[in-house]
Amino acid sequence: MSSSEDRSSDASSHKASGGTLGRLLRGLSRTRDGLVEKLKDLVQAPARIDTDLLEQVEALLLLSDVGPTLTNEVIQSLKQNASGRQINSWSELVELVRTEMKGILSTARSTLAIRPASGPEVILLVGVNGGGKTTTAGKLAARWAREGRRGLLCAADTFRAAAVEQISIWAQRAGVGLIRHQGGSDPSAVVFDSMDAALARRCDFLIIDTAGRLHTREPLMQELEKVVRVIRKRIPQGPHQVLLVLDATTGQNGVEQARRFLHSAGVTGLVLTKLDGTAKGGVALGIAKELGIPLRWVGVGESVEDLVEFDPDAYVDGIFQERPPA
Ligand SMILES: Nc1nc2c(ncn2[C@@H]2O[C@H](COP(=O)(O)OP(=O)(O)OP(=O)(O)O)[C@@H](O)[C@H]2O)c(=O)[nH]1
Ligand SMILES: [Mg+2]
Repeated sequence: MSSSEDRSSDASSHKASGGTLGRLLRGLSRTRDGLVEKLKDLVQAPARIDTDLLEQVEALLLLSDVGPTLTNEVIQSLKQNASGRQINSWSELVELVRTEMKGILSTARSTLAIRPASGPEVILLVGVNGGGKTTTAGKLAARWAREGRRGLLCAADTFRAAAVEQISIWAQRAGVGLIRHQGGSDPSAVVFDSMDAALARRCDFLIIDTAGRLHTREPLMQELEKVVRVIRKRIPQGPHQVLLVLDATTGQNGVEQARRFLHSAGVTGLVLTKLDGTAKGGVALGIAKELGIPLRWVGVGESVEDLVEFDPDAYVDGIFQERPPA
């Protein structure tokens, strides 16, 4: 076990892991600082919630990268529920927006993945190039192995030789086995073998790392469809989770990406990576809302412990917190 894993013995619960949650919140600090300050400016005296005020709130949310879909829902909901209401200070406005946002986001996590009663839980990681699939595969494997689950990684990115090296380092770090083929082979073949191995070894989970692919490249998307078919030959209910890994700096094209991956691979959840480097988490939340795919995990760094289970309440509180934690 590496020293970075030793440091993360409490990372199974982000609430217990102040350091990791702290990084997530600091990642949001650019959004947060701007937003609360501007909301303060908006309500300097008692005011009434009217169209004019809501339009200004809308503009601020958009400027703060909350994302158009979520912003729109929050504003529509405030129009319905709070129009005409008297507010005495900016903090009442913040409270209203915060409550609406939490209510909206909590509906996006209602489709919790169900673990199979027996046999391995198969998790397929998909996404465009460089989003963080391999890193997330390693972090998830390490986390679940630490929880005492027996697991296996599958190197289904056969496109680049370096990719197999990269995942094998993660497998060692996580202390789980790896199924790999020679570079250049058919990804479906290694997936097929990994399914057999996971069943034979009575694994609790099998995490399949795939090559990055542009969602617009049809043959590559068909390759992914084939991978899913191969999984189902062995386990008809699989893959139990298909996680679309998105870089937090992804722009609005993230929605289109998600739609294509949803179509080809049946995405069940989102992973938002690199939130430690940007404040643009709002796009993923927009996707979660628009396509009904819940955000499951957030990557906040390159180390094994830098993966936080997404909690909508903590996220929204992070956005509206005035000062980063010390
Ligand atoms: N700061 C930061 N870096 C990350 C995070 N997740 C991944 N990375 C880095 O992003 C780069 C790409 O990550 P990979 O895991 O290789 O991405 P990938 O999706 O597997 O890439 P391809 O297989 O080439 O499509 C690496 O340098 C990672 O260390 C994160 O949450 N935060
Ligand atoms: Mg990779």
